[in-house]
Amino acid sequence: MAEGIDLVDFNYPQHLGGLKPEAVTGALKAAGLAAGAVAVRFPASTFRAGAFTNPDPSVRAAAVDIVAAACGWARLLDASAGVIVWPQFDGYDYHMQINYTTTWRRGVDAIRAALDRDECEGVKLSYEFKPTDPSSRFALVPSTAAALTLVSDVDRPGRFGLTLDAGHLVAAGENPAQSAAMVADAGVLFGFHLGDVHSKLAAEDGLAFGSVHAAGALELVYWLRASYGSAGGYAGYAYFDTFPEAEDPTREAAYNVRAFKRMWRWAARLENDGIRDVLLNHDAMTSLEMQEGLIA
Ligand SMILES: [Mn+2]
Repeated sequence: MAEGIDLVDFNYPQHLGGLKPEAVTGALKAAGLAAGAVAVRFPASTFRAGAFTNPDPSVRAAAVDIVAAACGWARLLDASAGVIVWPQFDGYDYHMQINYTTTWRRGVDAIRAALDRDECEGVKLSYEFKPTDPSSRFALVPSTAAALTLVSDVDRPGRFGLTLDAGHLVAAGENPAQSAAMVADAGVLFGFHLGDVHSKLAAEDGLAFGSVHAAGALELVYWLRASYGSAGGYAGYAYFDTFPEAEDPTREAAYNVRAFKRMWRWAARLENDGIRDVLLNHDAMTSLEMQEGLIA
């Protein structure tokens, strides 16, 4: 068991389909863990041409059924962050392939249908956009701004929000700290997937937190900390969406925890040292000098 890990997220249906709830709750208890979220992964066998936005209404209904079943598991496991949907197949690959506005409305309607299901009553649902993926070169929701528009269009305050992923934000050409600040300020930051990335094609995911972009990671933690406890702001659990493909996963998880705690301490120090006023003045050199000895 990695030091400092208290919560675990499950993919649905991949990790949970066919299991008995008591088997999962028993395994969690034995490991001293609780459930964070249930993350929907639409199976390619059914949803390769789209889930919420599939042209076939029966497939869209099946996508809603999957989310409803994930909500059922989130309730059974008492998953504090509810259900997170990464809409892997809701996008397109070619020019002149889809009608953007019709497809958008289909997506909004399907998300509302999921939220209206009995299984999802009282369960928070968040949308984790990813701008590009081999399975949809263009996502229907390719940016934080578009994701905020989606939340506004779905219009279910407190029920539907966003989970941001640091790797996806870098892939979108965004600064994760800025995206986090804006979504928290809108009151819809339901979760954040921490990790790091190299900014090159096909390498957009899953490295250890703070391992590539240390300054960006510190700024991200600063803004998560600033929104901590505010309505709809950062809820205070750090989830690491990283992929220790060749590394010892226990050591990698413990490293992530230490990196996050270190950044949190540094963010607190910057706050105490008056970084808030420096930001108001857009004073780059003073900010850099305050960070000397921390990340640089
Ligand atoms: Mn993620």
